[in-house]
Amino acid sequence: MGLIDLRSDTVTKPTEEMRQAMYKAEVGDDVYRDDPTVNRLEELVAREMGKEAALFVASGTMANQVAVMTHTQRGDEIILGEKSHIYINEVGGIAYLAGVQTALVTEIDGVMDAGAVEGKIRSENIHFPETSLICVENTHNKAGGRVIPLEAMKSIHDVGLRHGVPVHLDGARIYNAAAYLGVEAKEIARYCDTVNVCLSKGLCAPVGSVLAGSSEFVERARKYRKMLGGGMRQAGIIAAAGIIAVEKMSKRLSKDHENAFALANGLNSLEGVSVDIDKVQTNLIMVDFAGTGLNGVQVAERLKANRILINGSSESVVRFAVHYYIGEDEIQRTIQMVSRVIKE
Ligand code: TLP
Repeated sequence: MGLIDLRSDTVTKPTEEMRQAMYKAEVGDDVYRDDPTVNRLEELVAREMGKEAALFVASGTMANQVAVMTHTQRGDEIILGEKSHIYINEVGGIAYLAGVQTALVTEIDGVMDAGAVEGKIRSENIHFPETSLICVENTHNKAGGRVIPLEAMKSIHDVGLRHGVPVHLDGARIYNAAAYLGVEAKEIARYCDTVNVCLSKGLCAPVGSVLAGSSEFVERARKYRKMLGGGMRQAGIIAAAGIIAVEKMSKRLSKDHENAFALANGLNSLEGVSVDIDKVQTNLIMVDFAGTGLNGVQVAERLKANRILINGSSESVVRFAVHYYIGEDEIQRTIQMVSRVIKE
């Protein structure tokens, strides 16, 4: 029996087609902008997002950090969700690297209320920092892959426009949001100034993210990328997989969403296990084991002994991430195995 890895969609390995493309990729020194494959990927993502330009970076974290560094000055304040990846999961980089402080907004199902965002914008006062950025996350990871509705994206963007504050979108999973909404990704990205698109989550590329925005922004961002040691050389080797991620893998994500829904339903039918089915929209599901008397670590240990991996914590809620390598068989095996281990 093969391993079933539901810890994250980041565990996806490159497809055979990606490996072939990587092998054959035309390359050059990207610091000199000589890598035709990187250039092609950047142009592709810029077009997909409806932006003027884009920059290939090593990771989603690097894309977000470079974005915050480029949008802000040290001592500024940025507005973001209290459960956002940038705030919780990026090692305090915005404080350490960009030197900014945070104004946090509570999200409900991943969505920040535009009025609450507006309320955090600082007025002109000698005592106050400048508000120089608003960050939005779509889909929202900690909210369990929830999609931010277009109207909510627009309302927040309108706040930014009214006050001259740019909006950065952590669109690590923007293609999942687009698949759920049935729109092109640029219909989401139109409500932000800059966007981080991850290639190495559900899209299966081995490495990389792309940060898209205006040409002027990307020029400045390029320098921050270099400062962080992210000026890569023959990066076309990895960008080649990224092109397939965007052109091909982004088109099949609805299948992952269907599978996630089936998994959610199956787990929810088990005694003591509950999933709020109405909240399942994309590939991430939040499963609550409270009724079994087990916490996440205990469930994870028992499943691991049966070759199924999840990331459990001391809490009773565990995230299950569905992706390209989790098909219907893996879903059924997972439901059966969870059913068995919670009774052990
Ligand atoms: N998320 C990872 C972990 O870091 C938690 C995961 O397993 O989901 N934005 C969002 C919304 C993300 O979910 C992630 C990765 C990132 C940014 C950072 O991307 P990487 O891991 O490429 O730096």
